[in-house]
Amino acid sequence: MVIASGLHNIMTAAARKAARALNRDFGEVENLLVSKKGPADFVTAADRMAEEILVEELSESRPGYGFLLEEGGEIKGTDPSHRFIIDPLDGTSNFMHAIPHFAISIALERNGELVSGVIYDPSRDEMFRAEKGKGAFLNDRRLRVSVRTTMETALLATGIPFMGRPGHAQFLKELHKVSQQVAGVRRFGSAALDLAWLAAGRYDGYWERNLQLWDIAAGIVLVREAGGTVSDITGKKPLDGTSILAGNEVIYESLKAELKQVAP
Ligand code: 2AM
Ligand code: CA
Repeated sequence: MVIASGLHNIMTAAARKAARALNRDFGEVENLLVSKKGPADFVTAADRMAEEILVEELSESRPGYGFLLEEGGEIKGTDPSHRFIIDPLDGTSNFMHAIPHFAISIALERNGELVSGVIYDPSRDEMFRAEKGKGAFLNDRRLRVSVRTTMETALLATGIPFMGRPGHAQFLKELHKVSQQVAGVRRFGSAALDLAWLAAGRYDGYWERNLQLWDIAAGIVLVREAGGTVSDITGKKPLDGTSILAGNEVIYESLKAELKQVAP
């Protein structure tokens, strides 16, 4: 049994509470799929409700901490050194289509550094968590990134740009290049879970462009604490979501080299 810190107990309890609301709403989405109106407005409301629950729970235990929220934007706290970075529903498109692959993502930033991350997958009841210097866990099991070191054996995750977003041609170049080298490429639609699954050794590498900090903040802590490497695609710029590249140390380097050959 692994004892979680007070902070993690607070973050995981908040995630579980928001997940109960999301699970109820997921059941309703399954009904709405066959209705004329469709589930879009309902899902937006579910997303907001989950975020409200998270903010309420976390503020109660850590009054003064600030927030960066997918839905609500920036909320300044009285304590300028701490802020929670939250995506209440990562994988919204999946949720809207009643595909059970979505997550709640909560990170804590202290003095500008990501120090803690929790990603909860309600459909599988998988709680991923990591704290700087204290390792990464899935439920009570310690996580390590995979030991696969050749591109031929590597399974990668990525994201495909969607309607209205830039970078479709660039993505196709990257996919064309990379998919010839590896065992497989997956696109499951939740950046938070892509990073959590990489930390768990399920994927060996991951890259994506045009994300936001809340999509990746908790996942960054998980990957690092599981012994993986994570940076932007070039390995040089700050990790704000503009692009992300992650992997076990070896696949990270191989993937970076491949992507460099088709750099914009
Ligand atoms: P979201 O579900 O919170 O929106 C998938 O490639 C990643 O892109 C997800 O983490 C997803 O986060 C994000 N994303 C943002 N807007 C999206 C959209 N309109 N369609 C699909 N994914 C989107
Ligand atoms: Ca997201």
